[in-house]
Amino acid sequence: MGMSKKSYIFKSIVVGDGAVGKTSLVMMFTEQKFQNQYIMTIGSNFALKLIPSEILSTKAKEYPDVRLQLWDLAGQPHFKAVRHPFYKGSSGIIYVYDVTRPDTLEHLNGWRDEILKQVVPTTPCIVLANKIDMKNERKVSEKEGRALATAFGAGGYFETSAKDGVNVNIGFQTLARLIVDITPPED
Ligand code: G3D
Ligand code: MG
Repeated sequence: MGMSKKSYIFKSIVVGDGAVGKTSLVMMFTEQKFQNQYIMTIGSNFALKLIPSEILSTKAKEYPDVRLQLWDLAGQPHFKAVRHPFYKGSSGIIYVYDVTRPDTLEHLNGWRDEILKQVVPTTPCIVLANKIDMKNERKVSEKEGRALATAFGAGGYFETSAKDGVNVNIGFQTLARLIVDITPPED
């Protein structure tokens, strides 16, 4: 039997307030499209995306292929009991806020506190400052966003537009790389 390339699936959760663009970001990353109308459901959206090793490392041959299994909460369930199973087993966290609504950045602290009761604090995370296409309505500066990312120990801060597809791929790919880099090799 020849050597087969290692392959991993990592659960990653996309969190943040309602309407910051979580579903739109996942949709743009996994299907390269932006839709204005979503059906709001209770539960969680689920998407799977292959990230080939070529994208993760110049040493592609030694690198596994990675699938990011992206979960985002659909609707905003009021009961924590619903959200806890959603967090469990996460290898990565994507914090999203909307640059036109400062409260969505503030609230990420609460999301983080809640998540850290379920996942280890060293779990790789990134911060996405979304809706940067809305230039005239922007209220949160890059400086404020970066300060939050630093406070969270995030492995990346990206200013994104799910609408225009700006910085979406690089954000998710960076998270995948962060996860792989701390995953011990197995044989
Ligand atoms: P959520 O999953 O975090 O709740 P959604 O957020 O992805 O459902 O997006 C909420 C609304 O914001 C949607 O508009 C969506 O089209 C819009 N949106 C998401 N990302 C962006 C972006 O980068 N730029 C702009 N301009 N809008 C964005 P509707 O009108 O359907 O409520
Ligand atoms: Mg959604």
